[in-house]
Amino acid sequence: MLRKLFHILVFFSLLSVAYFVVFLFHSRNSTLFFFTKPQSMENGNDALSQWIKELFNLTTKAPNEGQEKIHVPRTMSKTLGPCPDTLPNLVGPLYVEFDSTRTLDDVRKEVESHLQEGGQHKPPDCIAQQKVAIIIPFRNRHEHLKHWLYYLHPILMRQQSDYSVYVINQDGEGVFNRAKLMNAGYAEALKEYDFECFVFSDVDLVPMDDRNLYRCFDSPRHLAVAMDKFNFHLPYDHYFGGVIALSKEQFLKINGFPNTYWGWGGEDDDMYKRIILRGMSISRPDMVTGKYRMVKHKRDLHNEANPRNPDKLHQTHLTMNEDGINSLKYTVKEIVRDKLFTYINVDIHAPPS
Ligand code: UD2
Ligand code: MN
Repeated sequence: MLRKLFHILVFFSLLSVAYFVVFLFHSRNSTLFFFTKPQSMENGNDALSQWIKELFNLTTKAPNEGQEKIHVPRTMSKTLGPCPDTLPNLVGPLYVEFDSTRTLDDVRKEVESHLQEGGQHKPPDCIAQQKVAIIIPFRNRHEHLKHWLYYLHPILMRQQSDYSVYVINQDGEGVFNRAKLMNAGYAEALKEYDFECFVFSDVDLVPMDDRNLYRCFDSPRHLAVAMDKFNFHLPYDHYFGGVIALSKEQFLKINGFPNTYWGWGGEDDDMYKRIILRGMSISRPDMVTGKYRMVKHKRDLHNEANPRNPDKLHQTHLTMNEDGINSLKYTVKEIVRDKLFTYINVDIHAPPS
């Protein structure tokens, strides 16, 4: 009798095991199923067998491999704080030379992993103190641009700013107008992002010290104070050329750059006058921090010195309210996003040269 009972028990046990196995393979969607179905199960048999392995802890991974999955990276686990006043990555004086041949691809290889499309960068582990647009007036200076990008991207990254580089190309062969291109760059950049600070830089100027900060100060900033071409001196006291930085507020206070300085010269002095006329002064780095190298070049075609420009300077106080960002007219012909910069080709309605 006991033997018979034992056989019945064995029979029913085997039956329930068989039932369980059938249930396991065919009732994956059953709501009665008492395990929560993992996401990975959606992908068919491989996922199913993987899931069964996981269920029974039959792992095929190396002992530490699984732990990485639950490890939250440091930058994700904390909220970012503001970048410090004392920048930790600055190196000070830099060796700058323009003899090496550089291709855009070389430069891209060096820095692109740190950049967003369009030549943008943000510090990865802190919130930048300022959002800075770098505006470069441009036409036919590709060699210079490569040097500029090669040196400036790493410097700007070490300066921990949230920045974008805009190359504003003057379309056509008309007379060049550096200042009007700057205005167009300002207006275009603001369409894209809430920039607070604008650095306006010639394409051929590279700082020799990364402590020369590409950001804005309480007063409009003149950065290129000690250029090799002027024997590392200011050419005159109120010189304001090369590289300058103005906050949006400072820029609007002076109505931006003049639009009417066609050809070479004068527009930088007009900017200086606008600043003084609006009751501001300029700030500068010291003569060591403010050292620059300029790529040697001849005067470009269609950018001859304009003999009318110096006279215009006597009128700045009369013209600055009507001639500036408030009277700017131009047409965007093309926007190209390179990894290293945003290129904006603009028709600034230049007179023929
Ligand atoms: C000086 C000033 C500059 C400006 C200019 C007068 C220095 C270092 N810079 O520059 O700030 O006041 O005089 O207008 O003293 N550009 C082109 N393509 C051209 C022409 C000009 O891209 O065909 C751009 C480029 O960014 C260049 C800038 O305009 O760096 C200024 O022109 P420049 O370099 O010929 O004039 P430069 O060195 O005398
Ligand atoms: Mn130059």
